[in-house]
Amino acid sequence: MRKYSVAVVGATGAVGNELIKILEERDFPVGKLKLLASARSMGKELTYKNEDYPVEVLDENSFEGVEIGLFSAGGGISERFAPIAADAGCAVVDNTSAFRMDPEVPLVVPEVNPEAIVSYKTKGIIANPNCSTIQMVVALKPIHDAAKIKRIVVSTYQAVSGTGKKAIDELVEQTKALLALKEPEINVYPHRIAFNCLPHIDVFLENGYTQEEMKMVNETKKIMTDPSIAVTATTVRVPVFYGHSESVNIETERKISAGEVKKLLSQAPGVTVVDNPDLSEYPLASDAAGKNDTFVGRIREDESIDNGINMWIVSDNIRKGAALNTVQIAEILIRDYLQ
Ligand code: NAP
Ligand code: 3JN
Repeated sequence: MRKYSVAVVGATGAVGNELIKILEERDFPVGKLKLLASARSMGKELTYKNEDYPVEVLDENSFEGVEIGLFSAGGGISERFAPIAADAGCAVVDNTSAFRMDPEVPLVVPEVNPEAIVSYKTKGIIANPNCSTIQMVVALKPIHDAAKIKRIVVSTYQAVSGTGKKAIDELVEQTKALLALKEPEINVYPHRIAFNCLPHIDVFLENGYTQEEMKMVNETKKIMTDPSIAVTATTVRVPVFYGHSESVNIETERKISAGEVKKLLSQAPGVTVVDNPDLSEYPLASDAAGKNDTFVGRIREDESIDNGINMWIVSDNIRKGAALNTVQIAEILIRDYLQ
């Protein structure tokens, strides 16, 4: 089988580490592997398939001979280096928000709109959506196809790993400090995250929403190729390490019963329905962490309106929300476009 020269940009980060793990787990046909990060990581090594690879410092010449670039080093790095990589003939799958709303860049969730990848050649870049958007659209696309979703109201409960390695450490340190009756240090978020909930993810915008909330609104419309879907979001950081949870309310054009939704979702790719209230069984971040699927439960009719459904959607934000979705896109690239 043909193998591909692959670069992971941001290899030392929370998402980068998971990318390397998933390339290995899924036996992606990696020929040469280049692990790129900042000058801070000079001298570090990372392991792939029991072999140590040096971390190299990202620069303009990093992409010579590289066929696939998996980027997760922040929007600024992608803005600067993704076009350089694409010009060098490298197909870029970008995990940042830098190109998501660019009309010439496909925004792809393989279970939802794999066909969109066809337009990637215009810029040589495919964008990976925000983690909170990905798990929501994986669960909602089959319902949209069956009953046409008119409106989505979502509230998220997002794990600290979404902010990267430093936030994981901060939750550990603050929890330890508080349990030892010491004053916790606050460095990453504007407030203490341990034993708290912060209704603030990314920056506040002029309309009073946060950037994370508007990412969910705009990305959902683009991925579902339906600007008419009304979406409103409240995104909240909670003291959980891995796994984003979402309370989602939808209103559909056609009436759909909770039973029909359960049936549809139990056949949907990438979805596992966990919904046995009698046994206290529903999706939990602690169960979803380390898994690939999006878990859906608490599926019930919204009795306050004619055609409404409520549900609870949980997924590992670093896997399906970031690294896994990126590798799934790369798998489609090599299957259909880069033979
Ligand atoms: P992280 O743990 O803080 O890691 C950041 C990574 O970027 C590290 O490898 C870091 O290298 C590298 N980096 C930073 N500045 C760099 C530079 N100037 N040149 C080269 N590499 C540089 O963060 P993370 O959680 O992995 O997230 C990284 C990015 O992925 C985020 O900023 C975001 O854009 C994207 N992301 C997307 C989603 C999603 O929803 N799809 C979720 C999470 C993250 P050093 O170790 O050398 O500093
Ligand atoms: O906070 C989360 O749970 C997800 C964070 C995602 C993120 C963090 C920093 C920068 C993003 C993203 O993917 O939208 C970005 C960004 O690229 O804008």
